[in-house]
Amino acid sequence: MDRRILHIDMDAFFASVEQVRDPSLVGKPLIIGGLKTDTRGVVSTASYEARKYGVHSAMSLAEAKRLCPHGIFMRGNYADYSEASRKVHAVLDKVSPIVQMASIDEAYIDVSGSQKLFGGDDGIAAFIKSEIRRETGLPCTIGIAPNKLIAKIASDAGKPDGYLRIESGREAAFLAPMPIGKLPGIGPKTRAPLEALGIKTIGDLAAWPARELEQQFGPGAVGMQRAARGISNSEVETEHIPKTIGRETTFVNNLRDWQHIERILHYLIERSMHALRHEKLEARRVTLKVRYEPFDTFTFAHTLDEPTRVDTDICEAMHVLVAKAKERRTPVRLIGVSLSQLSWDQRQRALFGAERTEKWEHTLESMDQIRNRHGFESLRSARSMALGRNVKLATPSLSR
Ligand code: TTP
Ligand code: MG
Repeated sequence: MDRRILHIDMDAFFASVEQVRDPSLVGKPLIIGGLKTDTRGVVSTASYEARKYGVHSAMSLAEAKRLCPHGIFMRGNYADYSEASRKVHAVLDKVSPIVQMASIDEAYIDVSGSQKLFGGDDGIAAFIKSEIRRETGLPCTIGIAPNKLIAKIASDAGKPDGYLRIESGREAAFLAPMPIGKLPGIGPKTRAPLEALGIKTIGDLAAWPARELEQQFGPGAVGMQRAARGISNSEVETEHIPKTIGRETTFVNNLRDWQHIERILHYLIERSMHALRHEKLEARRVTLKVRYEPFDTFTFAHTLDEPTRVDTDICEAMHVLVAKAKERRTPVRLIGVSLSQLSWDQRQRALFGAERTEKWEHTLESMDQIRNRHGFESLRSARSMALGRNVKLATPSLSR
């Protein structure tokens, strides 16, 4: 069976979502990332109309305003984009069990086994495009090819609202006329010395004597040339989102001191959130589990307005839950924290949070890095530090 890999990428994703919500924005130069009056910040994306003026993602808002002064500027509604992304994902799940969401608006699907059911590549692409239109009103572009590399380049070449199919054996010919910068992994730093050698197109790179490339670029040149020839073996990696992430612990002696219990809860939250971020997830619901004497287990839960990856958001919610849990004046045997309604942590999250959240996210990222290197105990919050260093809780489930 021939391997067929599909790559899909939504067109001007954030801008298109806004245009579905407010059709008067259709056909207008729309820039998402900040208001005209915002002094700082960058462009998340721009509608294709705004791109004509040279506006693009990651450009400063100031520059975008200069290039496109009559553009419509919006801060964006992250929750809506997440929601649209989930709907797209749900459509893709109907086509094949092997789906890899690569970012908020793009995915790879192994459609090798779906050919008969949908009537080949063309049938699959038509189904996905029309289902996504029906479910979300959004346009997308699809590439289908023998591997992920070619599928991605094909969807890029087919934009916007397009579909491009590359047959097996046509990979190298498809790539050959493109400038080398189109090859993933070839950034400006690699491009300049390649161009200095006279290598301008991907075809040039594919045909260049391998030894010469290796002399210049070291062993990495082999992979680069394989890519230029359209060879790529990486698999579509299906990602599994767990239902919950949590930590719980049973006390050696039953506790009444809620101040102490809260410190332990704080510690359990820190551990759970570290694990959450490690899995590149965010959580929307937090549940406090309490087992009172003799063996009565209760749960208290709260759903946030938006998913989060920040400890303090969960701690605030937990504070309210603890107030409820305290009402029962019985000693406590066990407590636990569990995070649910998990979703993929989208990479541009920081662009949308309030400043406080943004700062916290940067801090947490650095904290996680230190912990990954030196162990979890190397960094703890003041609150849970009141428990002392090297907290030893009785339950092994903690180290899960
Ligand atoms: P992209 O798929 O790179 O861009 P796009 O969907 O807006 O446009 P197209 O695919 O048609 O070229 O990114 C998807 C979304 O991710 C985008 O709509 C906004 C967000 N994003 C940022 O917030 N910052 C960025 O720097 C980039 C590249 C994307
Ligand atoms: Mg896109």
